[in-house]
Amino acid sequence: MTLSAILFDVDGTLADTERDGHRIAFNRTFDKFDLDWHWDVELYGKLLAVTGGKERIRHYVDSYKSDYLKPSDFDDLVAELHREKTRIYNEILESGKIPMRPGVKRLLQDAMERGLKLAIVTTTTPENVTTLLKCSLDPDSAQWFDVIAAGDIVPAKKPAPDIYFWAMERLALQPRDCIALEDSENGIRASLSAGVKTVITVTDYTKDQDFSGAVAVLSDLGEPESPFSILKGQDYGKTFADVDLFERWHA
Ligand code: XBP
Ligand code: MG
Repeated sequence: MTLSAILFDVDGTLADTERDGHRIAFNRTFDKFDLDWHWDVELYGKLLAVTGGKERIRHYVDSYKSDYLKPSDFDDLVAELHREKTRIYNEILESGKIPMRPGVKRLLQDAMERGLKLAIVTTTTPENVTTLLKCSLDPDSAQWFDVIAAGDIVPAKKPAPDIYFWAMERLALQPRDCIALEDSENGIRASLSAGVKTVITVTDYTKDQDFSGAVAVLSDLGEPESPFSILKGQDYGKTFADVDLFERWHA
C-alpha cells in the first residue's frame, strides 16, 4: 500500500498551543468582558474534552457556571467572545512565543521532497492555522499544504470524522492512502472513524488518554540529536520519525 499523504492535526501536534496560547487568550478575553471566568491549567485540561473554542465556552457555562444568567443574546455574546479570543491568540502567535514541536519541520520537508501530499485537519479557526504556520514554521509554509481543513467548515467537530472526510475529498484520496498525526483522544477518534491509520505524539494534557488503535504513540517526532521515546508500536530501529518510518507504520 503506497502512502500518498500525511494529515496533520494542529493544536498539540504541530505546536503545544493550548496551555500557553489558547488558554491565555480565553482568560484575557474573559477579563476584558468583565466576566469572572478563569480557566487555570488544570481546569483547562478538563475543558479540552470539548473541541472548538465556541463550543468550549458554552460547555464551561453549562457545566461550571450554573449561577450565570445567560442573556437573551447569549449566542451572539459567545461569538463576540470568540472573535476577541482569536484576535488575542493571533497576537500571542505573532510574538513568536509558540514554537513548532520537535521534528515537525523536518518531517514536513522530508515529505515534500518525497512527493507526498500534505494536509491540515483541525477544529481550530483557519486564521489561527495560517498565523501559526507563518510565525512559527516558515513565512511561506501555508503553501506547503495541499489542503487546509479548519474550523467551522464542517458543523460536527472532532471526535466526529467529518473534517477528515472533507480533507480527503479535496485531496482526492482514500483513507487507505493517508496517515494521520494527532495528539489527543478526540483527534484519534476522528481519524480512526474516518478510516485513517494514526500516529500519536502526546502532550502533557493528553499523555494519559486512550490511544487504542494507534499504529504508534510517541513522546514527539524526535530529531537526529534528540531521539523520541516510543510508548506504543514499533520503532523499526529508528530514533526519530521520518517518511520511511511513517511508510512502515502505514504498511
Ligand atoms: C484543538 C481545539 C481547538 C482550540 C481552540 O483542535 O480543540 O478548539 O483549542 O480553537 P485540534 P478555536 O487539536 O483539532 O487542532 O478557539 O479557534 O476553536
Ligand atoms: Mg490536537
